[in-house]
Amino acid sequence: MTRIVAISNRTAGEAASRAGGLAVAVWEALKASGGSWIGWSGDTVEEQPRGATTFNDEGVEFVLTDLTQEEFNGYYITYANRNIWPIFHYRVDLAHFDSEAFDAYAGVNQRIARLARPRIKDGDVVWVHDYHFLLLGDCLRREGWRGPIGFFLHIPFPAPEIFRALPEHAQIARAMCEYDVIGFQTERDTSNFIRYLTEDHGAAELGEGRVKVLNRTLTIKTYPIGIDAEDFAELAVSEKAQDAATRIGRFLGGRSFAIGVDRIDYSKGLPERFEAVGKLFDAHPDVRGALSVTQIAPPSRSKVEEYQELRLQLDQLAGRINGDYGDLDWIPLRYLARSFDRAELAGLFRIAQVGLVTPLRDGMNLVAKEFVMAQDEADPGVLILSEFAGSAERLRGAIVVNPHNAAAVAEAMHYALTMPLDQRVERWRELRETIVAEDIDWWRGNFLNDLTRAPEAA
Ligand code: ADQ
Repeated sequence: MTRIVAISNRTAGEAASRAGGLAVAVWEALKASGGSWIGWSGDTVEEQPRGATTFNDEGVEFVLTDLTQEEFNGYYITYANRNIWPIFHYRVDLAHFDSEAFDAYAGVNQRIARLARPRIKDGDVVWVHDYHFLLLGDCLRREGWRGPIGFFLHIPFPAPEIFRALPEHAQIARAMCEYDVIGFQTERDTSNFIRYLTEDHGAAELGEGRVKVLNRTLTIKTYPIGIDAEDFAELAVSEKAQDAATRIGRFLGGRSFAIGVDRIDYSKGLPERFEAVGKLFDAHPDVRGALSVTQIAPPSRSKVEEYQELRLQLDQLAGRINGDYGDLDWIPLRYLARSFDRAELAGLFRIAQVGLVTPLRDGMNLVAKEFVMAQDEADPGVLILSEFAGSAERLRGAIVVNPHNAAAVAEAMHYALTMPLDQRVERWRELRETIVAEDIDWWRGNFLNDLTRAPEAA
């Protein structure tokens, strides 16, 4: 079996952090094939570290390096999270262009490549993840590695007109062409990237995902990420899940329940979602007092200013809606700014009548898939899904909405709450079938299959 060297900003070095879909997928792949997982330790230090912390777990070697405070500010905070993240999520207005930060970003990519190079052996494949490491393939080539390197982008790839707003777009794209396989979440992302390469770098499509560009031939394809579907369905009936459901049941007191679960991020459309909830209570007096909405949104990247502002905005909006509509024994919209155990989330999803997944942009959105897998076939809840979430490309059984249109989202919620059982079951079955067929093993297998065949294809 081909050994894998995985590189991502955060790894699953601690067993506790292996709970999420991606961490589990990469971990399973590494355990099966053997290999290394290289990334940031999560700590910052004064002076650039010479080495890295390494340890072995079940035959997988973890190689973690600290970042200097300067690297953290330039590479992580400014370039990755205040340039690439907003632009790739179509928010050019939120980008903080900064060429020094790009230098720090390129510097960390090169330093990680240098750290990785001695760990890569002939016959290995290298699998790089996400927007922190767009340049890493090129950096590894500079370190002399000629073997297969794959890259998977977890977030959207924007339309070329938006990507070009990034001053370093040409440099980034040229570096990306050093990868052998580039994977995107949706057909829309893949075609955006290919259109950009065609218009700006003279790329030609050869068929079956093969693209000739800048004197190289690479595979550029769509690999929609999935979840460990069966596992999540089991989690939803676990004791811990049932306990969580019982506890929230006490609070609901027989009312209907709608749930949203997101990291706090402007891409997730939370203020727009809160507005829609307000509109629902405005337009439909029948649901006043009869529905409670709970939004779970733990803070993320709290050092980024935009996130602090968003938190304030959400506190105000929730306060206003509860002030306007709430009653002595009813809180219309609950907002819990903390993280929950996966089993607890699964239990909450299971008893919800409505799942609200309404990002303004999202690479895939795994919460949509988790919500579906947690449902009870005998009485499934309804998924309301933004047309701008990558998952909407494949999840036909959802009610697909434009998250900017608060009135339409409110109507979709009302429609979901009043939908007859047979229609709910039909929609749910269709959703479940896709999610089970396109699960995390399917995703990983497809990607690694193309990556291990990359040398033949070339
Ligand atoms: P995220 O932006 O983090 O991921 P998402 O795909 O929804 O978005 O994954 C979040 C994960 O964290 C889910 O498994 C969810 O259950 C969990 N989670 C969220 N809030 C939580 C909470 N309060 N407590 C505990 N767990 C919570 C990025 C991209 C996505 C892409 C994924 C995977 O932005 O578009 O789908 O990577 O590729």
